[in-house]
Amino acid sequence: MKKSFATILIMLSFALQALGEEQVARRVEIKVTEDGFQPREIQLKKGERVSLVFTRVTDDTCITAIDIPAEKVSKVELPLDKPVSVTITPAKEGTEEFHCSAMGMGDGRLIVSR
Ligand SMILES: [Cu+2]
Repeated sequence: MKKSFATILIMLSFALQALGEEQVARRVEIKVTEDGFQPREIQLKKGERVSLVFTRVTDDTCITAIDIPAEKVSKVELPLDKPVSVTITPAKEGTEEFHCSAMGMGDGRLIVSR
């Protein structure tokens, strides 16, 4: 009985920790317009948790779903005018691309530095 109570406490502390990390994620807004991603380039820090919030504001684009291959994010649907959040923690310095799922278009770049 005592043991299971301790287990619950440990699980609870992990849950709270996860919640705390969720809250500290930096938020970056990215719009999908007729001209593609705006902004197209985003500066990130290695190891920094960040929520990329994509909002597609036009039907005049092929970017209705996105991929970020380096983060194993694929086919995230972007319904019109609905913000969609993708939370990542870049592990390596360098450039990570993001683009439309259908054709690899849009030429978005996450520039990850130290
Ligand atoms: Cu496309």
